[in-house]
Amino acid sequence: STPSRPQPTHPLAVAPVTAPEATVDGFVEQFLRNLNNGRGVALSASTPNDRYFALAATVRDYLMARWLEDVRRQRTAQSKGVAYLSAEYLLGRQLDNNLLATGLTEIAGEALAACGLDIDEVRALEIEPGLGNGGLGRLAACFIDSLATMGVPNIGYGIRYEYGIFRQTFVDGQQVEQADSWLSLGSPWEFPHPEAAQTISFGGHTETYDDDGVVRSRWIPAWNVQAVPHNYMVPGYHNGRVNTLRLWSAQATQGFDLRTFNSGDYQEAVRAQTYAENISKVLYPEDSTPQGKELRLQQQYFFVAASISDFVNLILPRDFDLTRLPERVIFQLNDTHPVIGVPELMRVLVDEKGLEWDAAWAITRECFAYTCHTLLPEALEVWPSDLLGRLLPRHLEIIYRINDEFLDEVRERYGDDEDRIRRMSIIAPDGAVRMAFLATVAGSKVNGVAELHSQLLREKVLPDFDEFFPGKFTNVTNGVTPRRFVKLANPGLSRLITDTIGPGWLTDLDRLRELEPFADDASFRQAFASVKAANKRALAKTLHARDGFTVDDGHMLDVMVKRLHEYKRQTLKLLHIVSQYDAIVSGRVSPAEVTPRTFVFGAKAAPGYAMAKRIIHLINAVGEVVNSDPRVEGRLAVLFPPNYNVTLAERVVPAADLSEQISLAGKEASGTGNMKFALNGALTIGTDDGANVEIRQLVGDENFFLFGMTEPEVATLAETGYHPIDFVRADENLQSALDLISSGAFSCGDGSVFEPVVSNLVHHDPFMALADFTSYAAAQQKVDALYADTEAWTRSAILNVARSGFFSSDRSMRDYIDRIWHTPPVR
Ligand code: AZC
Repeated sequence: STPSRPQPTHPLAVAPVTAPEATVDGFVEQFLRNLNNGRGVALSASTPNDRYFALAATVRDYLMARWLEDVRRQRTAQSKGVAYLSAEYLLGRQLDNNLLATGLTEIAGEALAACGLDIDEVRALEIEPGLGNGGLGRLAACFIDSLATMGVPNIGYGIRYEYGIFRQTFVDGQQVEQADSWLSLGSPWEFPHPEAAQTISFGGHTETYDDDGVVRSRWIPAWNVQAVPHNYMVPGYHNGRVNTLRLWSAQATQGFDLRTFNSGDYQEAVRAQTYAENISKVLYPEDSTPQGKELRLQQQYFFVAASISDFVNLILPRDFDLTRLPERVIFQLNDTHPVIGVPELMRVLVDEKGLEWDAAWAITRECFAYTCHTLLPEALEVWPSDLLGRLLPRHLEIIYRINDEFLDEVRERYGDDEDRIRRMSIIAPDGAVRMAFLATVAGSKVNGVAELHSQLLREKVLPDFDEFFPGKFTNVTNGVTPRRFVKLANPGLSRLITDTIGPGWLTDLDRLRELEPFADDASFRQAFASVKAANKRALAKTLHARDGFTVDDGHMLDVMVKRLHEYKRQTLKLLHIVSQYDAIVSGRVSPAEVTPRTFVFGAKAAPGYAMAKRIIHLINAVGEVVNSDPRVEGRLAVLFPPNYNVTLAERVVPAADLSEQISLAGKEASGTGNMKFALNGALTIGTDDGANVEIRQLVGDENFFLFGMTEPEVATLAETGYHPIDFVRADENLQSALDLISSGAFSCGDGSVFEPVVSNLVHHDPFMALADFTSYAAAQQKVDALYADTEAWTRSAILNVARSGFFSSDRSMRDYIDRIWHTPPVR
C-alpha cells in the first residue's frame, strides 16, 4: 500500500474555483491586483503594455473557473469530442472577443475609466496572432468559436509559430515582407507548460524483430525535439463554456552545450537548439527550396504527433481500451497538412500499443475525417518518398502497406485495370506520396467546403474514389462566426438588429430572416443606411490614422480583400478601374457621369509568387496616378492599405457597399469573405463560384450582380482552346485599358515595367480574366444603376443581411456534427 499523502483540508482548496465579482468594483480590484502583482508596477508607473497585460489577465480571471471546469469535464466524461488538427489558426485579436464572451465589455470600459484609463487606447495595443495565411486558417478560428458557443467539447491543435504571417509593407509600391514578431512583448493569452513537453522523434531507420514468433517492425529514430504545449482559452458566447486551443512550440531536447561554449565555439554550442526551434519558427516557410520543403514536413509531423500523443496518452484514462477510440474522438484533418497523422496513429496503435494491424486500421479509419479546401492541383500536397523515408522511415513503411492493401481491394473490385490502379495509387508513378489520396482512403468522410466545390471534388479531382467509396463524400458549406464579424465588427448594425427583432439572433442566425419585412420600411432603411454611413466614417478614420489615406464621404465603397492570387483575379477588377480612368482621360465620358467610387484592395502575395507581387505593384501604381490626376475630379480613388489582416477586416467589412468575389468559376473552393460582406449588408458582384452560388440562391438574383462564365463554360472554353487575344479584339475598352498600361501611363512612361503582367494576360491568361471582362463591365453598370437609387440599394442590402443567416459557422458545425462527427447532442 502507498503511504498516505496529505489531503486538502481548507474549504477553499476543495471548492471549485470561483470568478471575481462581475461588477465595476470587482473588475477594478482584479485589474489593479493583476497590474501590481502580475506586472510588478503601480498604476501611476505602468506602461501601456502593462495595462494591456493586466486587462487581459483580468478577463482571463473571469473565464478561468469555467475553463477549469470544462477541462475537468472533458477528462471525466466518456462522450466523444472533436480534435481539430490545423496547421493554421488566424485568430484575430483576443481581448474584445473574450470580453464579449464574458459579457463584461461595458463593465471593463467603466472600470478602466474609473482608473483614469481609456479602454480603446489599451485595446489598440494588442498585436493579433497571425498564425494563418487566409481562408483556411480563419475558418479554423471561426469553427472553434462556434464549437465553444454550442458547448461541443473540442480541442484545437496547431503550431505556435514564433513568427506568423509576414507583415506587409510597400516600398515604391512593391511588397516588402517583414517578420511578424507578435510575441516580442509576450502574449497574455497563453499558458505554456514546458513540464508537459512531448518528445517527438525524427529520422533514423526501421528494423524488424521477433515478437514471440511474430515479425514486427520498429522505428529507431535519430534525433528528437520537445513539443511544448501552450494552451489558449476558447470561450463560448454567453454560455459559460470554455474550450481549449493547444498550440505546440518546438524546443531542443538538449539545448545548450556548455562544454562547447566554454571551448569558445559559441555558434556550435547553440546549433542543436537553433535547429530544433526552427520547427515552430515561422508559418509556412518558403517551400521552393529543398530545405524549406523538409522543414514544412517537420512542422506537420511535429504538431500532429504531439497532438495524437496528447490525446491518446494524456487525455484518455490510462487503462482506456483503444479499440473504443472512435467512441471518444474524431480527428478532423484541416486540409492535407495534418494527414501524416494517419500513419502516425497506426504507428502508435501497432508499434507502441501492440495492436494487430487490422484492428488498428479499423480504428484509424473511423477516427479521421478530411476536409479539402482547394481545387488547384498545386495545392494538393505530395511528399517525395525519399524525403519521407529519410525523415519518417516507419511512416513511409506504413503508408506503403496501407497502399498495398488498398490497391488489393481495388483489384478485387475491378480486376487488373492497371490504368485505374495507377490513377488511384497513394504512391504516384514518380514515387511521391499523394497526401489527399491517403486522407481519402483513411478518412471516414471527405468533404468539400461549398456545394459546387464538393461536386467538383467528386467529379473532377477524386472521381475514382467517389465511385469506390459510396457515401464517403459529403459537403459542408463554410460559415463565419457572427460574434466576431457582426457583433464585434459592426456594433451599430448589431444594435439595430436587436432593437428590431430582439436578442437571440447571435446564436441563432437564421432569425435574421425576421428582418425581411423591414426592407420595405422606410424608417428602418434610413436607420440601416445611417449605420453604413457611420461605419464608412469609422473606416475613413482608421485608414487615415493607419496609412494617411483620405476617404471621400460620398463615395461608394467597392472592396476586394483576400490573398493575392491570379485565380482570384484582382487584375480583372484593376482592368475595369483602368478602363474607367481611361474613359475619363480620353474624354469618352465626363467625370460627372461616373459614379464616385473608392476602390479598396487588401492582399498579401506569397513571398515567392512573382506574378502576384507584380500585380500588387501595378495596383499601387494605378492608384498613385488615378488618385492624383485632376481630370478625374476626385470621382475615382484606389486605396491599398498594406498588411490586410483580421483586425483591418473588422473595419473594412462593415463599411463596404460592394463586395468583389470575382474568381474564375471552378477555382475558389468557397470563400468566406463573401459571407462576411453579405452579412454586413454589402451587395456582391460575383461569378458563379464557390459559396457565391449559395449566396445568390439565398439572397435572390435581384440582390446579387452575377457575371462571367459558369464552370462548365470555362471547361468547354479550355477544351476548345482559349485565345485571350480574341477577347481583347472584341472589346475596345479592354484593348484600350491594356494599351494604357503598356504605354507606361502608370510607370513614368516606361512600358516595360508592367509588360510581364500585360503579356501574361494577353498571351496566357491562365484564369481567363479577359474572357470575363465584358460581362464584368456590364455587371458594374448595373451596380451603378442600382446605386443611383439609394432606397432600392438599401433595400437589397437589408435583404442580403436578412437572408444570409445560413452562413453562420454554427450552422457549419451542426452540419459537421450531423454528417461527419456524430458527436452527441449538445447539452
Ligand atoms: C481556402 C480556399 O481557397 C477558400 O476558397 C476557402 O473559403 C477557405 O480555404 C476555407 O475553406 N484555402 C486555403 O486557404 N488554403 C488551401 C491550402 O486550400
